Amino acid sequence: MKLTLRFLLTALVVGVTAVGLPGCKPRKSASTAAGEREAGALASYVAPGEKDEYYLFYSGGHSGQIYVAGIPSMRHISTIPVFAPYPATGYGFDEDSKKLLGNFTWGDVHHPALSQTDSQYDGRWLFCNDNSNNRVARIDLRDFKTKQVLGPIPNTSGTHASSFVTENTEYLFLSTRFSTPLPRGRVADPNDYEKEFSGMITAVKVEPKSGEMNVGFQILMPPLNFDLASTGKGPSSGWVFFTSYNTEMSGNLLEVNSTQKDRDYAAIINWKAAAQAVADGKATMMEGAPVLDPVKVPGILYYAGIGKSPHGMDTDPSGQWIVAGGKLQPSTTVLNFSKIQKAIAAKDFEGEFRGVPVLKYESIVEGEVPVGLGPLHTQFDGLGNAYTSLFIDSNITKWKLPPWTEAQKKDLTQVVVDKIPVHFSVGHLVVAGSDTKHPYGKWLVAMNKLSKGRHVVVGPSQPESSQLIDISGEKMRMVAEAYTEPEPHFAQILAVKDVSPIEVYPKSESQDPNAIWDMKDAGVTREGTRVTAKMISVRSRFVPDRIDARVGDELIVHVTNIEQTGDMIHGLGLSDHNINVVIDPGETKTFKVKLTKPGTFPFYCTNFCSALHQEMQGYLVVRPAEGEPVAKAD
Ligand code: CUK
Ligand code: CUA
Repeated sequence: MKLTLRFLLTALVVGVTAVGLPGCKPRKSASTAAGEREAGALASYVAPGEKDEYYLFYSGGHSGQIYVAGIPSMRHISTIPVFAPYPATGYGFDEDSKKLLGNFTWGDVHHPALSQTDSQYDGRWLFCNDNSNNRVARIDLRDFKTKQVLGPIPNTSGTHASSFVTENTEYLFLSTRFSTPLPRGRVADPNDYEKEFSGMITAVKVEPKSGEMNVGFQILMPPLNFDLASTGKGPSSGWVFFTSYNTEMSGNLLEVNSTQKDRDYAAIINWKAAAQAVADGKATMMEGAPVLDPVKVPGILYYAGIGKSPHGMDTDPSGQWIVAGGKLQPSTTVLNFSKIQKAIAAKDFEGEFRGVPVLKYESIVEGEVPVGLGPLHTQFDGLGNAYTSLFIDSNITKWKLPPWTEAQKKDLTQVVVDKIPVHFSVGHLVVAGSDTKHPYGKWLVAMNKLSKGRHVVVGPSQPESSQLIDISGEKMRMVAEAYTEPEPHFAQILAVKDVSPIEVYPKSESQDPNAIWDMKDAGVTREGTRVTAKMISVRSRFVPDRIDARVGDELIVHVTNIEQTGDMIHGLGLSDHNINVVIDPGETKTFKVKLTKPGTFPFYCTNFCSALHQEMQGYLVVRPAEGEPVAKAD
């Protein structure tokens, strides 16, 4: 039998899938299914030696990390450690990264956000939140490394709706998913939730040159569970939109108690007005942060009822349409920002909630689009199409954004264009560049919560699945499937051409006062009980390769990798002392260790660097403390 291209591709490309669940759809003919396999394989195949066109930055969920994959191959390329130690890159063992981790060894990353200039990705930074410990981090896309972890943020518990950047990365917005008694540390009974608990929205200021983050200001909020957000652009420039659940303000059994009402409040915030109010001295200091009370500063906050138990809140590329997904209703709600402005100007309110006006729903809503069951998140391709993930239906629905015809307005089923099943129970989805004013479009990645049955059995602890969908045509087309560890929520897609990372730290830029580049500067010095080693790592040795010390000493090692060649990475693992630092070419790392036991401890290079990598080793000789007898060999 002749080997066809189709056969070859099927054999070469692992994980390509084109057919839906058996029984869900009429069965496709064998030849159509095979044709789809072939097309999918060709679309996502990146041959050895070729490169992907896009980066996919996944949140790593409670792994605390960011995963980097390529599109269209969907291959995992690297992991950027952020909130958890990661021995593979030595993160969490040297002094700098230990400082970044603070007192935590985990985080819960939900929403990565690329920095923007004029509502477009500028390829400078990637921010991400830690939902568990109220922090936000900045990764520098020059070297794909975490450079700052801000937090725990004051007056805040559970920064879920974060981090969302404004048009020119002036601010990152974060909000509390969990309300707590304030000031923190105060004890109150969850039965008194409505009276005693508060939420908070935080604007983190980003220094435009360095990216340095600081708490800019906060807005005191009622105890709703703020869930997701998106920032405005174009006509909605200067605004930010949040969803919430638990309008019922219940402090227990949320599954039942927070789903009583048909609508929950979206918070519509004029952040430019809020920043001005802070500048005008209208904030009070709490835990060191300027906090605005929106009741006392009218015009910065409005509410609008959104059905029902909403989750995602996404602004389209034009900045005109804001789409909220109601987990418990079969439709998304499309808000019209022009109508919001009109309603505010005309005081077209349906009442107040806790002293803040509630905009009249009918006056600001463009329509409720019947997308299917369990709508969570919506993304946009910049061509007037929206894509909504449906958790319960396990599919993605493509629909047309307004403006709609009169006939469509009467029957919004007409704007639903296409549906595609995903496997299974999709959470977030990401369209390349959706949150910019000019999306790349072309690709959509569905991040599914359940992968059961889609991969070879790996025991009860299972990965998550992601599916790559081609959205360049009228109909969506399933192209490839990949797995990640738990647990991607949101992701960002950046064109490779829009970022220029380095592969080596240039010697000329080395700023570390403890860096050494010449072997003659290497050596060990003692000051009292402090022993300092200045060390060089280079193929295939450590200089010096012997450190002498005594029990009770503090050992400080500064190790510089003097290589200037890409991928010439050395590690330094020290036996028995829980140390593994990894030093990239041109980098200097510092680690400290208190020597508490005598012995002769090997250290060695943990990154396979050369033919004599195995020989790259040395000894730390720790003699008993002075005055103590030398232990007898029996
Ligand atoms: S959330 Cu996970 S699926 Cu934290 Cu953005 Cu919606
Ligand atoms: Cu250096 Cu292996």
